Amino acid sequence: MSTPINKLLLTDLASSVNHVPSNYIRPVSDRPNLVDVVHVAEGSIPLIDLQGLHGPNHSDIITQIGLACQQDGFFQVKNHGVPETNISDMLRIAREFFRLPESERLKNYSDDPSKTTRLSTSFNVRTEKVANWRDFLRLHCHPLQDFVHEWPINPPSFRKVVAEYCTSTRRLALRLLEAMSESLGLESNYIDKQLGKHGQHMAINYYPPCPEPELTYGLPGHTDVNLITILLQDDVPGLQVLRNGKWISVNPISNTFIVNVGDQMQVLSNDRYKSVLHRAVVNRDKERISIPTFYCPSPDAVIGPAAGLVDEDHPAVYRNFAYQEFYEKFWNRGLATESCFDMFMASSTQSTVDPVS
Ligand SMILES: O=C(O)CCC(=O)C(=O)O
Repeated sequence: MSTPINKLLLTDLASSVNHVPSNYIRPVSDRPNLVDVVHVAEGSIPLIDLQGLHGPNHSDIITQIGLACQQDGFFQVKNHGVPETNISDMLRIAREFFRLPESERLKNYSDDPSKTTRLSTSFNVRTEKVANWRDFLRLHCHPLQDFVHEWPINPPSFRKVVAEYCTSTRRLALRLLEAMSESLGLESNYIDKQLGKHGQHMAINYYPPCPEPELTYGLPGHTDVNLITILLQDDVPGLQVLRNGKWISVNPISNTFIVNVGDQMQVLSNDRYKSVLHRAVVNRDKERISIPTFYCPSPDAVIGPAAGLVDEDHPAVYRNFAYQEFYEKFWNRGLATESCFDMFMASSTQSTVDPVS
């Protein structure tokens, strides 16, 4: 079957191909190597029960979070306070959105990463050489009233459902940031205070079934640019996390979230916490939906290692920078390199901003 070339979105191309089109095929040295992936029935990453975080289990939960951030960079949470109906409604509306007719979906299309609401494909089609087997709707969500009017109006309940979901996940993010501050030995509101007006973005990732999943990625190995990510995935496996040089598959557990340390948390913690490489692989028979909430500083916030975590034995690993600078570098490199820390090392450039206290 010949490949239709005039489709902007993968969703409208994937069902008509028997083979992965050449622009999605990775070089042999950069393929998922699915046979080498480690599948652990349970416990691929720590599962932390947040019940009693503000009660009797406080110090135990803080210790668990701190250990997970140091050792794995990833953990799962249950009893997280986000109502199950918010979760199921969010997954339902995401599915409904990607099933809308092409002409309806395309109303939201843009390949400009600076747009605050946009439907797009792959990662950054303007800069990348090989495409990824993914479409995504990306939304800025905080402050809600600044962005909600830009969001899709179809399906008709989209804005209501997504706004409720964003509000609940923001509450969870703030609780986690407090806990992480404490786990680093900082004041519980330390991180909150570093984030300026705060930012919250969200992606709704749609990975169509793929005829040759061994040749391509949904997303290749990368770290997240933001502070922490709270990921919701449907029941189709696809997320893999790098541990000791091996890719570990993270099996979905319903009504839990996966939380990971992002690049800004690594910087702020002066390398105590690790922003770990992860990737999404695709499935031959099944579509997959994942919904990361990216909690971040506002663009003008100055990020750098916390003064309380810098001393003679632990010199500042990174220079201070405005979050906007890091964010732009992240999008412009098109996932061609796995992270962009090298441009922000304390030794690489003279700091242009005062130390963060
Ligand atoms: O689909 C997933 O499980 C991972 C998504 C992800 O890493 C991302 O959107 O940055």
